[in-house]
Amino acid sequence: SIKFNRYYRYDEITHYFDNLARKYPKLVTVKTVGKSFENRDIKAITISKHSIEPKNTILVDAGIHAREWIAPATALYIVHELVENYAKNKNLLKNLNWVILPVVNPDGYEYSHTKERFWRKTRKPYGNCIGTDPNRNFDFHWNEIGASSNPCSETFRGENAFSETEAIALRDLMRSISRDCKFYLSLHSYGQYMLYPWGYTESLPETWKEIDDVAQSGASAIRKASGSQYTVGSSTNVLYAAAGGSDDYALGVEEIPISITMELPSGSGSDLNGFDPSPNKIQSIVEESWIGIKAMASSVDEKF
Ligand code: 0X9
Ligand code: ZN
Repeated sequence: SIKFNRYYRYDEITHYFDNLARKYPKLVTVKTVGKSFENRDIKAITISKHSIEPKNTILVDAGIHAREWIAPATALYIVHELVENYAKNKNLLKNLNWVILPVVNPDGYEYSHTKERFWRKTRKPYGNCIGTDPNRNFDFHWNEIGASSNPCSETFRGENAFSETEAIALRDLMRSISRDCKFYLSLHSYGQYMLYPWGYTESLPETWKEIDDVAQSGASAIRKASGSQYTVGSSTNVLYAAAGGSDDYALGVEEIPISITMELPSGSGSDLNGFDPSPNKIQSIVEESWIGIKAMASSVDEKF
């Protein structure tokens, strides 16, 4: 069984998934949802207990931003708990299917392991600079605010909406499950925030109360368990305005009713080191995060 005492390379993550699919064929399916610019397979795992009743789906992604390594680690922990600790967590699979995409941006993730630890973007070149911020590349109020037209910027929005194959892969996955998907959770770091739409405007979605309720349930479960405090609110109001994010797109276009970006803890680092919790912090961060994620999943399960 997988350990949470170090960060895994992209190949190790996909091999872990392929092994789970072999070992638990009734519970696990792995599929390639797209290709990265450098031609890596972008893989998602579906965890679903067979039944005749249709079920609601939860979509979790991580690794939109390359350097935020604790996010893919948390996505792997979710998979580990649901599959390898199935007996303990089977209540979370009774009415729910889970789809987990642990590394949306594998080229950037690998680059942050091999060349530049704090790389954020994808790896497709635009002139002399490399990479688009995938979380500015989604086609909903694209480029309106908090995004750059300069390819050398860390928040470059791409040459047009969905110019990046990694954002397309996530969009297509969302679209393929959007009828049943009630909850989209995007894992990022850092800062301990539960963020929800909108990121493109300070006004709130009509349904903000329902989303806030789910986000608050996650934050309070974590506070009770470990004392860690999360700030809950809309991206624009509690963090900053930035358009073209996957969370806004999930709600605004795919109409997934609960869309939340969870900014995980820094493991007490500050500045760029906040993106690099030391390996001995991984276990406690993923455990407390899982407590919050379970609470949000249960809250969604009660609502729909
Ligand atoms: O700026 C981002 O993309 C996210 N923060 S991070 O430090 N992980 O880069 C926040 C995204 C919040 N959602 C939207 N602005 N739509
Ligand atoms: Zn991020």
